[in-house]
Amino acid sequence: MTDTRDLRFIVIGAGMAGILSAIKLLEAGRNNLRVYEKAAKVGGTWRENTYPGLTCDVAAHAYTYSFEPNPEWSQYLAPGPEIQQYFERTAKKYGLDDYIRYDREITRCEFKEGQWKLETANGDHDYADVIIAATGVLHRPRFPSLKGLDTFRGALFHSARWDHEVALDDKRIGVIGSGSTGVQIISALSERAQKLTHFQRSAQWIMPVENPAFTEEQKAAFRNDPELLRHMQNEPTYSAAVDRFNHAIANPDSPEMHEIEAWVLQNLEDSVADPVLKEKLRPGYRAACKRLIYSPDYYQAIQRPNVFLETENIECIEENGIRTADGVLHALDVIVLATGFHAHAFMRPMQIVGRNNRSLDDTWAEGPRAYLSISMPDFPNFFMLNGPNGPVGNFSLIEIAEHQWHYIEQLIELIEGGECSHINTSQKAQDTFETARVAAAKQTIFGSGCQSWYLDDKGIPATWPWDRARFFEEMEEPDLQAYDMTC
Ligand code: NA7
Repeated sequence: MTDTRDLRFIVIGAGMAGILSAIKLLEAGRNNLRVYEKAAKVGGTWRENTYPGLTCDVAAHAYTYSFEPNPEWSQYLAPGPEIQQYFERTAKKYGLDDYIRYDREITRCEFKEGQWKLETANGDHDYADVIIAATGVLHRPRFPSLKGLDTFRGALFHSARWDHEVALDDKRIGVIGSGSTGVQIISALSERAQKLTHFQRSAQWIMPVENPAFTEEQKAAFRNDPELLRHMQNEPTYSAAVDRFNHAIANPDSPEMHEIEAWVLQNLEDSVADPVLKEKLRPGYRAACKRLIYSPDYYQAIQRPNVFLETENIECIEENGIRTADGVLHALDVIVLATGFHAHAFMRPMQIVGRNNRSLDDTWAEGPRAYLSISMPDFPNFFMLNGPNGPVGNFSLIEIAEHQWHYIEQLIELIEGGECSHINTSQKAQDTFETARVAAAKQTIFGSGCQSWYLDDKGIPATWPWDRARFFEEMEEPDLQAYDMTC
């Protein structure tokens, strides 16, 4: 590293991407570093979500930092608590505790006199030459606007704010929402609840998946054979499936997408016996339009005698339960809101003010956007990981973040090496990119006619619209023509 300037780095957020950034900065000797974390622990979405049945739907060995393989994953798809422990362990191993300020929510970042000035909710002040915003995507719970939400006399909470004091065994439980979260909760509670009702507004396509435990022999082999462990991280069958899936997202009429459609259809046909229930579970849109759900056991769970699928609209919540539009009151002890997240908040509600007093709120008045989801005009030396319109789908966001880091690091080197003191994408580059992105996004499967958290408020998929190979190519090396540099 040609270190000519000692830069101060601030990383915002100590979730998956913040931990990654801090490790990489320290590894390169950039220890003028502070990580601000709004909570008391690392882990991001894996800290926030503790609901029963929480499981990552990406293969455990793929949802792992490339530099920190984990021979101990217990299952093909890792349970949430294990992932949380992995992040805590990794942060500890790389000595991040010395750099993280916990319980410090950044409320304001303002670019003034060539530096970023930061404020926390506690009134602390700090400054940075470079900000890495690793603030995550799925962490601000979305509460439904249902009438009577605050009148319920039993226990009611969002899936990402699970109240572990509430008894579940032999209770009457209602779960609203049938995204990945709702589906996993139904599977987990189906054997515990006296009566479990799944309130489904839209049906979901479900991909079957097996989730075998790794045996002690397998784990010992992973421990003793680093090559084997590395092979697991890039396991060829899994990688090929991810590539096929990505090709299908970008090309809804491809044979790969027809293959996915055939699988999920077959799963429904084979798994659900009752024709009435089968029709209720049949989505009226194409597979993978909403984020595809991988579940080994939802269809079995929903067919248990104590489990009911309710497809009538919810009229309101009352003190004793949920009333549906047909007038029926579903008496309940517990209501779980598995109603998703404000996925387009990104760094907000932080106040971020860039060059020329330009606020992020104004910049994003038409929706969040950024060049390659990393940099924005007027926000010098401000880089995002898993920022707006990046790759999303059924694959590892850790791998995506590592490629983004590789790219960001090259921008940092320019500043450090004295090529410039400030760098951000140009307005022209961002506009050109955004125009092409939107045109392509409309053609993806996500834009094929369904409602999902992938869509922005105009109904356009807020995602990377091309395949992964193109993304990885872009992340290889920044095209400096797309950047404004000042000295
Ligand atoms: P999602 O995938 O956003 O799912 C939210 C679910 O909640 C979805 O089924 C919604 O129905 C339903 N919902 C939302 N508001 C209401 C109201 N008012 N009434 C009834 N139903 C409602 O969130 P998840 O937490 O499951 O998953 C988020 C991501 O986390 C997931 O994709 C993985 O990446 C991990 P809708 O389909 O809109 O009709």
